[in-house]
Amino acid sequence: MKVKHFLFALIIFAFALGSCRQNNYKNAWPGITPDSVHPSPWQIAYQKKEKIAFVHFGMNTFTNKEWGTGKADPSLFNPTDINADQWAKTLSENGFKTLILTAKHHDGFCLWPSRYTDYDIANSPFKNGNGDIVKEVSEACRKYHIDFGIYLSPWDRHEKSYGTPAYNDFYVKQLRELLTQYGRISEVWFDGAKGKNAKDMHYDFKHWFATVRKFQPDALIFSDKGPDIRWIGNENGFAGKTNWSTIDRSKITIGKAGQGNYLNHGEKGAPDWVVGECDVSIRPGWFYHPKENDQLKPVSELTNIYLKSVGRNGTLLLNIPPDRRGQLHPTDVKRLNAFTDSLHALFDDNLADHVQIEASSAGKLYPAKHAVDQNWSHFWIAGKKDNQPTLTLHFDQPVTFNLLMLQEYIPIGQRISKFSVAVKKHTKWQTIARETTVGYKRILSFDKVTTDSVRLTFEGFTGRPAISNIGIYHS
Ligand code: FUL
Repeated sequence: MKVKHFLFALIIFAFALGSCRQNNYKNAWPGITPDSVHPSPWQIAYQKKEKIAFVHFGMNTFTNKEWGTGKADPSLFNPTDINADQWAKTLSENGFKTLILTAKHHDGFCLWPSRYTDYDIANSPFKNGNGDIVKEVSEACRKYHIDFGIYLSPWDRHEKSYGTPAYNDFYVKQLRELLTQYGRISEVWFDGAKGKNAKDMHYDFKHWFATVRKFQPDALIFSDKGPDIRWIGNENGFAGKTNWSTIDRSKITIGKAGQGNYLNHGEKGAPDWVVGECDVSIRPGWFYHPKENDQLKPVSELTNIYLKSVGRNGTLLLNIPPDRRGQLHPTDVKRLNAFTDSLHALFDDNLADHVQIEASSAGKLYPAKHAVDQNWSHFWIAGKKDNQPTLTLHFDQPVTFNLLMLQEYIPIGQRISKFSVAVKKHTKWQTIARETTVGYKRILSFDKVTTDSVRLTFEGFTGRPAISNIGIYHS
């Protein structure tokens, strides 16, 4: 009897806790009804990371290939001086919040000793077959306080069962090893790519995703269509100028060609919140090739990529591939440091910080000044009946700027579909930009202007616009 009572009380308690969590979300913003389609707390935390790193390392590093055949001899895999701490330290110092490692690329070679294949590190000369690079990297990430994510290629050119239903179980087994042996996993990357001549294979994504949820409920799942993070539709690191975090997942088939445009822009009013992630490599290839040592993207290009990924409501997933020693090449490290310096030079001095601001209307508890107090969780929201809300910033002295940053308060949904920016020239307002979406972060760059007043006008929105931050910068 006692046990029964206890169980009953436990169920009631769990139920109360569950509904209280939901109610908290509903009542989190008095006077505001969040959109029914909004991000999960995990998606918000993820988007706040802004920059995450991809690390392509594997057999291809040693065979000088981009897509391995799955036939290279394991004896070829032998990093001479691996230093995962150097990867994690460099990335963390440069503001990357997650490191996603290619635990297995298309060639099927595993960077951890897998019980389910011989095509792995255990059969290589590296540490006499006793190495585990997934372990080394996950530990280094913990040491330098960055999250760890895994890439486990669905397309496997080595595994014999590929092309038969048995492969789906094989994949789940490998996935389970990665999800259970290496501590917290923050993102799992399901790549839709496969060669034109690859065997037909129906991937059981449903089962695979459920496996992630089961063993790592906090991990975010990336694929062409999420469920949590979507591919942005190209490998240049560019999100669309118009970029909704909402899509209709039922319109997308993972791995199918021709969906890039839809993924690049998302869809206004669509039912699923799936943030866009912009992947791109610092080098021409994803893997390290000595001949590309002098072909790294210049800082100006990396900065441009940042503006077109993070600055367009996406996250930047930048790939930095370690060399054959098992270290990030000095040229890459130097370039990353210079990229970081460039971002500091652009964004450290916000001219809009606590500037005088007025709104055409504001919801009670959500005044205009919240948009310039540099506190992301404070926001301004337009009044209920305002059909063309404005925010006007007044500077004590004229300011010169060429970058403007806006952040929508996305926990209640993504709402802005059209806005413009105007500056006051003598007594007249002059429009300098007309744009569409904002989302988590939107950065606009334009020719330098000098003015003492800047006005934002929200001309199109699906719900009352809410702004949590405004930045004005001079580069
Ligand atoms: C693609 C793969 O085919 C590339 O090799 C690389 O891993 C890239 C990130 O995804 O689909």
